[in-house]
Amino acid sequence: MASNNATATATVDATNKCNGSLNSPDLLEQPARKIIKQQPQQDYHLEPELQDGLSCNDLFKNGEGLTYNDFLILPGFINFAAEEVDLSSPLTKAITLRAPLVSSPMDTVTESEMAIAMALCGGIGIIHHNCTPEYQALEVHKVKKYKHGFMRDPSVMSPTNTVGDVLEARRKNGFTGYPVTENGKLGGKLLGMVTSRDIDFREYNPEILLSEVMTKDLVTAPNGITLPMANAILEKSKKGKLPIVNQSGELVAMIARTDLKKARSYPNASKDSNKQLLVGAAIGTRNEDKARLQLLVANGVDVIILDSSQGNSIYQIEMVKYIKQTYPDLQVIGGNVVTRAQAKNLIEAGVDGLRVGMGSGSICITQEVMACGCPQATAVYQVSTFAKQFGVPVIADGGIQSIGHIVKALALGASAVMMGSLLAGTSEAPGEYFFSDGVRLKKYRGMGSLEAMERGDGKGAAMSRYYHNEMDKMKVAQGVSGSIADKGSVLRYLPYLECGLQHSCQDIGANSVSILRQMIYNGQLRFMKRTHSAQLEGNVHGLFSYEKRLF
Ligand code: CPR
Repeated sequence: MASNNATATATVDATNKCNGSLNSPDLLEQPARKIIKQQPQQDYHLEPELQDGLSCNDLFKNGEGLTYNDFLILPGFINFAAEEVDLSSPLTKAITLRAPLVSSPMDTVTESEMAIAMALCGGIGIIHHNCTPEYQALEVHKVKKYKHGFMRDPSVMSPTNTVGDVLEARRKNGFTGYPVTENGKLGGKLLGMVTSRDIDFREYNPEILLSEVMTKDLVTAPNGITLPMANAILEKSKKGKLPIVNQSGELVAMIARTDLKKARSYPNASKDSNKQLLVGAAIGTRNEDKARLQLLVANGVDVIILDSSQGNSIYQIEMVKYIKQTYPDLQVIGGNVVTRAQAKNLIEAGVDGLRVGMGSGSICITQEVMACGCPQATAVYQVSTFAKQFGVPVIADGGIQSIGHIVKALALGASAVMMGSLLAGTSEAPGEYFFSDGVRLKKYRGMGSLEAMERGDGKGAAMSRYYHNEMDKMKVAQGVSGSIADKGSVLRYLPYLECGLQHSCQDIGANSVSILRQMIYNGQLRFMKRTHSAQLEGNVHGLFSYEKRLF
C-alpha cells in the first residue's frame, strides 16, 4: 500500500529540464520515424475460443459511463519494433498529423511558442481566443512565419534606452546583446547592436544613452537568407548575433551563435504545402467572430476550432455553414459534443472534425455545476463510432493524464487527443514560472473559470465559450484556476509521449495508429473492465515512499 509519505512526482527529472525558448532548443535529436510497410496483424478471428476480454462494442453496450481508468487493453502479438510504429493520424478530413497530439486553445496552454513546438514535433497547437483578434492573429502569424533557428521576436532596444536598461534586461533575460532600432521595436530601422563589450565598463553610469555606446559598424544578412548561409556569415563575422534586415534596413529577425550550435532538425514536423508549420486557432460563434476569423485567415491559419463547451447549437451550426461557404478550403472542427445526436447536427452542417468531451477536463467543474456532460471514454467511443461513417475524425479533448490515456482514446476511435494540463507546466506554455513551497510552478486555469473570463492582462478579454451574451448579468464559473509543476520543454516532453505511444501500440500488436483503429471495429482489439481493486493493483503499491520519474 502506498504510504502517505509517497512522493509521487509525475514531473520531469530535474536534469532533463530545459527552459530555453524555441530559438534555443537544447534538445534531443528527433529521429525521423520510419514508415514501414504495414505488417499483417494476428487474426484473432481464427481462434474465437482464445478471444479473451471484450470487444470495444461489448465494453460499452450496456450504456454505462466509463472513463479511461475503468478499463485496460489486452496485449496482442508483436512482430515489429516499437520505433517502426507509424503514429500518423487525421486531425480533420484534409489534415493528417505525424503524431496525434493537439494542444488546447487555453490561455495558459497555447500561444505561438507552444504551437511552434507542437508542430515541430508532428502535432498541432490551437491558439486560444481569450485576447483581441489582432493579438491572436499575430500569434498565428508568428507560427506561419517561423523559420527554424531564426528569432522572429527578439528583444529590441531604442537609442534612448540606457545602459541601465540593458543591465536590467540582462538580469531578466540572462543575456546581453540587443539590436537597437529607431523605434525600439522589431520592424524599426536598425541603428546598432549593444553587447556586453559595449557596456561592461560603464556600470558606474547607468544613465548613459545607448546611442552613445552601441556598435554601429554592423554585419547583417538580408531577409530571405537560408539558415546555412546565415550561419556561414555568422561564423565569418565571429560575432555572437546576426541581425536580419529587409531592403529598407529594417530589422525582421535575428540569429544567435548559441542557438545555431544547438539547432536540431524536426523531420516529423507538421507543415503545409509551402513548408510552413501548421497552426490552428479557436473562435466563438458570435457575429463579431467573423471579423476575427477574417484576420486569422489573412494570417494563414490552417484549421479553425469552434470553441464551445456545448457545440450542439443553432449558433454553431450557422457558423459552420458560414465558414464552409466563405472559406471552402479552411478546415473547421466543431464541438464540443459527447453524444451522437449532437455530432449528427454538426456533421450535417459540414464540420471537418469533431472535438469530444464535456466535463472531463482537469480544471473543469461543468459536470458538478451544470449536471451536464458524459464520462470521457464513453463519449469518445460513441461519437467516434458514429462520425466514422461520415469520415469525420474525432479529437478526444480533456482528461488526458498519461500516455496510457492517449492510447486508450485512440483505441476507442479518436484520431487525436487534445491536452491542457499535460502541457501547461512546460516552458512553452504562456506565463511565468513562480515558486511555491520550493516547487517551480506555472498557472493553469479553466477557460470558464472566473479568472479567465475576467482576464485583465492587456491581451483584451473576448472569451465567450462559457457565456453566450455580454449582457449576461452573472457569469457562472465552470472551471477552476490553479497551478501545475514545471515539466521543462515541450520539445523534450512530446518525444517522450510519442515514444511511449509507439511502445504501447507495440504491446497491443498494432504497428500503426490506423491499424489500431481498424482493430477496434473488426473486434481484434480486446478490452477488460477494471474493478476498483484492479485499479489499485495497477498503480504503485506496497511501498513506503517512491519517486516517479517518467523519462
Ligand atoms: P485537461 O487536458 O486539462 O484535462 O483538459 C483540457 C480541456 O478542458 C480543454 O481542452 C477544454 O476542452 C476543457 N476546458 C477548459 N476550460 C474548461 C472549463 Cl472552465 N470547464 C470545463 N472544461 C474546460
